[in-house]
Amino acid sequence: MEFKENFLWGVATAANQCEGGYLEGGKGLTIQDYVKGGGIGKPRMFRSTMEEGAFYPSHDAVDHYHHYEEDIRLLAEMGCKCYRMSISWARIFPTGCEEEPNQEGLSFYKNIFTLCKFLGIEPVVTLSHFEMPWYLVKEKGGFANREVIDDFVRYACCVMNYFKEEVHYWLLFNEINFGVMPMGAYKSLGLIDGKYLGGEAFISLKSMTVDEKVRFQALHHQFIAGAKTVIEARKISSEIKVGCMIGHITQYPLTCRPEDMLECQHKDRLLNKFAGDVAVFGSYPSYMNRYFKEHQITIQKEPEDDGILKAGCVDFYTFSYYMTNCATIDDAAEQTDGNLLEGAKNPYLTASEWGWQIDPKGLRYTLNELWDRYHLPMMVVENGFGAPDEVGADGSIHDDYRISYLNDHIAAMGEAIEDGVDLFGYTIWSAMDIVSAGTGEMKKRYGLIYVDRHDDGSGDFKRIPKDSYYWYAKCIQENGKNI
Ligand code: P53
Repeated sequence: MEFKENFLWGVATAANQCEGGYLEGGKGLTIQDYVKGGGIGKPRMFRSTMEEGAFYPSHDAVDHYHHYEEDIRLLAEMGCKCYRMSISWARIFPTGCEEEPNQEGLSFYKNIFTLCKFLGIEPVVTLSHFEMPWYLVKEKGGFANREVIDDFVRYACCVMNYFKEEVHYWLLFNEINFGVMPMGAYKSLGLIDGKYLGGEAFISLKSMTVDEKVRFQALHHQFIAGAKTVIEARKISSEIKVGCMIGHITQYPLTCRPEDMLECQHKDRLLNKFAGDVAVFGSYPSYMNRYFKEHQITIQKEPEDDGILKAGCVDFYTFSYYMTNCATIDDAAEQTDGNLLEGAKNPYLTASEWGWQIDPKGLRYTLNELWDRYHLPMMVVENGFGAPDEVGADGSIHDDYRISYLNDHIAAMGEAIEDGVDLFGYTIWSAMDIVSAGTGEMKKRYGLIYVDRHDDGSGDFKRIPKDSYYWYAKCIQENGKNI
């Protein structure tokens, strides 16, 4: 395997899943602070008023807010070249509408970036990872409201400016493409169906649907916000590079039946390619016109929008890769039991306990597909294995299943590089165990570092490196040569 000499090996997290300290340092509430934990077959529940005494996973998360120094030192000891993390928008602008930023929030991240720099770790920072200030959701209707573009750009400019010495890699919206699905609407677009804003009953996030027209309009505003951010970034520093971030759920046709091929192409375009095409090419792809027409969707655009999109194309392409799914028109086909994203089961693959199909070769396939389409430098910014780890009697954690998953995916990246793909970095999900985004569980552990924290709120937040931590340290040291 030949990885570039300066390949960015690293790990990833997201603020709402690890920080906790949800009311500390002047932070405002975010949409995630209103969402309860769930599990397999138990959807996460939302209500627009918080229930006294109830458990909300984001409130303490794994207390990275107070453990960041220990956490980042552990990453440095592992040899990490980069650390992908996100800034919580509401730590900087508590309601999203302030004119001036919250200095305590800026100081918190300044400490993190200064420490990273001191330890030789390059920060890769997501501006919005599945959260926005609650005020913007409740009072403005999230990204459905065009005003929120300016709120976001003000926030993005503030942090890109303030951290311009320390941070050169910025990612816009985490898995922006999930906004095309009902399940993605609340997270990054901040869309809550109005009738649930009264605060009376809990509603399952799975059953909360937001009208498709509203979703696509909000997504348009998000595209504009992203493009404006790129335009501003170039004025702030010539050293800044901005990337898009796509949750790539690669689709295979279940059979070679032509109808399945077309279904697969359609799903892939709508779910995986649409948002990336806009970010990379700076215009809407023509295949969306028919979809919009058939679904009676008319995007309200301002006259300047086309120009903004064209001028604000991203510098690099990043994506998360966990699994592949099959597409078919056959309604009777057996489905995967992944509780968020439906897809037909692939008879050649095994799956995690949560129904996510394990497909390392699919990563080589995906990287090649994306390279052929975009010809942009790429980074895999999430890839990892969620499993319920056990701490042994001697205090060690033998997660050979995770090592095997990671090993095979790194090998697949090596193959893709041999195929000619320009891949410059890889960040494993996740650095330490953190709250699962989909289920809100701690039990679905992804970390290379164990955290003593459990779904009933027990645990003392102690950090213990797992076997995979030592394995990855060796992989980084050898620059992936012995995979
Ligand atoms: P969890 C679904 C499918 C693929 C990626 O996910 C996804 C999701 C959302 O659940 O999200 C990304 O924790 C996301 C992270 C998340 C990670 O994948 O549901 O960017 O925030 O934690 C893993 O198992």
